[in-house]
Amino acid sequence: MSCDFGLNFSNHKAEETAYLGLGSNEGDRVANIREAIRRLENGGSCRVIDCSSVYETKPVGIIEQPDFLNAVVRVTTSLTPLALLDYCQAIEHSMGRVRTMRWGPRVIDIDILLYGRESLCTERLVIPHPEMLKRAFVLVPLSEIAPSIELTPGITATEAAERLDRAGVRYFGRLD
Ligand code: X6L
Ligand code: MG
Ligand code: MG
Repeated sequence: MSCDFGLNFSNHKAEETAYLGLGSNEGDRVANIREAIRRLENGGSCRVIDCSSVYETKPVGIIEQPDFLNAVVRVTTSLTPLALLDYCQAIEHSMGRVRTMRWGPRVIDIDILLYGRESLCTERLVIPHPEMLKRAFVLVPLSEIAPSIELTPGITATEAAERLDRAGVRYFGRLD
């Protein structure tokens, strides 16, 4: 017997905590990070609970592009992982991101790093973010707001960050 009071839309579920990685290396990078956070909040689908410092980071993947600003936010959301991805991509699009070169410069990038304790592997979305453990530009800000979170069995964000070469990541500042 199921009870349905019309509250469980297919793209909504019980509230979860998710971590999102933000990156920008085009235009006014600080304004872009700020605006992405504002849009995450104002869309009504997410609450931004905490925000890391902003780090200026050397580009990886394609190294011949401007330095990035990166940050990580903790959000709570009732969106499913795929609905959250749609929401993040809609914000990227609304801020003028054009998908030209893979791994190339972008106004704003919003990646889902973690979604509760869930793992998910679909064509569009893999959670936890598969490359996260290798990327200091993700783990340094993540470990600031979630130092003890377990990324792989027995390994916290702080420990994972300390294992990486962090030379390309330097503190830039705080938002607000
Ligand atoms: C070999 C081949 C080694 C590819 C690394 C790493 C590709 C990271 C893509 C890779 C490889 C990426 C950011 C960035 C990008 C960012 C900084 C990506 C996607 N996004 N560099 N590069 N910050 N610092 O947000 O992460 S492109
Ligand atoms: Mg990314
Ligand atoms: Mg992305």
